[in-house]
Order: sequence, then C-alpha cells, then structure tokens
Amino acid sequence: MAIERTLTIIKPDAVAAGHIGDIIKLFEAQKFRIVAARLVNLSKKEAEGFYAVHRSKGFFESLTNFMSSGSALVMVLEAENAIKRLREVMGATNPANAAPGTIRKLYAASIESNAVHGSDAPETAAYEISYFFPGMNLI
Ligand code: IDP
Ligand code: MG
Repeated sequence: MAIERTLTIIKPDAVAAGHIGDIIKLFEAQKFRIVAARLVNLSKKEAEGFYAVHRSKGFFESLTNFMSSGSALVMVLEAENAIKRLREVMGATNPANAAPGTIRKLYAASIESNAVHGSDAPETAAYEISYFFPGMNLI
C-alpha cells in the first residue's frame, strides 16, 4: 500500500466546541502525520469554491454559511492508505449512522455540523490540498 496525502478540516462546530485537541489525538493515534496546517476563517466565497461539487444540492447555501461561520483548522495528513483510512476514522456523514468510536459519532451534532471533512478520493485530495496549500507536494 502506498503513502498518501489527504485533506482534513476540523469544521467550525468542532473548533467552537473545543475539540481540536481531541480530534488531533485520534489522528495521531491512527498514525496520521500532520504535514501542513492552517487555521482559517473561510469567506463565503472560499467555502463555495471548496464545496463547488455540491453547488446544486439543497443544502449548499446552509453548508457554505456554516463553513464560513468561524475558525476551522485545515490540515494535510500523510499515512499509508490515508484517503480511505481518514474516511473510516471520520465515520458516516450523518452522525446518527456513524460507527462507535468515529470522530463524527463522538463529536458531530448533526448531518451538517459534522465536525470534520475528509477528501473522498485521490482526485479530490489533489484538488483540495491545492485549494488550501498551492504548490504543495501531493505524493
Ligand atoms: P462527506 O463530508 O461525508 O464527504 P458530502 O456528501 O460530501 O459528505 O457532503 C459535504 C458536507 O455537506 C457534509 O460533510 C455535511 O457537512 C454537509 N451535508 C451533506 N449532506 C447534507 C444534508 O443532507 N443536509 C445538510 N448538510 C449536509
Ligand atoms: Mg464529501
């Protein structure tokens, strides 16, 4: 299996609730290495650009308002099989369906305010890493 890089965001709900440390602890316990990090407060436009793939969805307006509502911690994580493994550690989009011990089961309040983002495929990881860290090596 290959070493990969993927993008995660600790979303504004989890930052506001004081869970940055808890979530990073889980990443480190799962042997993800943080190779870049930025604390951001996204503009509405930046949130719309990041989630452009969801532009046609009914929740797009609310999602991009939420994502630009406060501080968020954007990180590039590196590990064996990082893209798929991050999705497993995150849990299902809707915390009601997330497996026990996953970040969303532990810290998400709702399907929208669901604590973390993670890239879902190599192509999206490449786009998302470049979105926040232009010029960064993707591996
Ligand atoms: P993911 O974050 O698990 O990859 P996506 O389907 O890519 O889930 O959706 C992106 C984000 O949009 C979710 O993490 C969540 O914040 C929000 N979202 C997804 N589905 C809904 C919905 O049905 N209602 C409200 N917000 C949603
Ligand atoms: Mg997604």
